[in-house]
Amino acid sequence: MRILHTGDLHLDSPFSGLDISRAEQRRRELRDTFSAMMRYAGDEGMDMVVISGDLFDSAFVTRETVSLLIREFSALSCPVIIAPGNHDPAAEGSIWKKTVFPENVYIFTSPEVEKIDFPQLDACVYGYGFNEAYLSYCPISGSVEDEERINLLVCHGDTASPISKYAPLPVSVIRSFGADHVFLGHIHNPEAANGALEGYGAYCGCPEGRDFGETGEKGALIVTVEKGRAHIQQKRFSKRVYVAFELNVDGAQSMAAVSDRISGAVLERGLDGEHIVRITLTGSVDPSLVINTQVLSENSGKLFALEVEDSTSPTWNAEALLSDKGIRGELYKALLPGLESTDRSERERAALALRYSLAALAGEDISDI
Ligand SMILES: [Mn+2]
Repeated sequence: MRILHTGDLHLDSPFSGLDISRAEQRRRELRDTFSAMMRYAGDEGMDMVVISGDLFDSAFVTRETVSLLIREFSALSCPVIIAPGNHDPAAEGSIWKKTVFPENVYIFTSPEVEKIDFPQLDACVYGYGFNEAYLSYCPISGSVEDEERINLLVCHGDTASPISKYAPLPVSVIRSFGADHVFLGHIHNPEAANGALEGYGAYCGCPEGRDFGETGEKGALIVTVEKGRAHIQQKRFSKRVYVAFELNVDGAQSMAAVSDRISGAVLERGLDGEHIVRITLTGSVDPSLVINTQVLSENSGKLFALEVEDSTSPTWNAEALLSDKGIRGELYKALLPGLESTDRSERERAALALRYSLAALAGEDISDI
């Protein structure tokens, strides 16, 4: 059996880290990614599609999204198995309860484990669904009914924390359930969790990053299951990739210099319109330099979006300031312990105080610092 496993799509997410038009574009792209996965499953003749929860970001699902789901699911000839998660529980009045889905769609709407039989595939699919935002116990117990069949288990839950409010799933319970493969949803960056699952199952992760907590290429899993074993292959579907890195701008004396360093780093890393980038500036810069992160962020060039954060310290070539016998020198000496503090927020506070003060003393407009 070949199965396309996805989940944690969070369709209709707000993408609040982006401006209005880019956020709208990302919502559209997320729907496109969903369509691309369903079409791939159809074109490749997959035996099943599994969606392990959080297909929607919240109970507020657009009509456009619902009609897209119905269209894509009905174009598939294989079964589609859905186990609602904590973001899209099968509560009364939810999409899962009030929408009529095509006949090939099977939805686990109970927090108790249920079984769906697919005699033509010689397979049983077990699963449960969230019916409210929290599920503070492990819904899985016991083991499969017929060990001769191919047994699959679909669940949204947390194998990483035994005290999770989102269906804590101890690996030992999953193991003793005896499924040939477990299709998990909930953990969006699943590398560590999947490593701990010892081959009993896998989280699919999210197919598109939605913020800088979800960096790198994303996609779906293509799972080939035989009795007693499963082979997993990752396939990229994400249209955009979130990238975050630090950039040392030691010695920068002007905004133009900082901007050049950013362009250089973007070029060097081969980043383009596919990328949503966060650059954290570090290092030591001229004390009189005022870094306007908003201006730098707006100058995103070829990138889909750029976000610049300033974590520099105004300590470059500070000898001149230290030897200043006037108020500038005194100011610098007073702020120096903060500028050299091991505490990052303390350093940032002192750096901001110095920049404000130097700019004010130079008669500059400090309103845009
Ligand atoms: Mn999720």
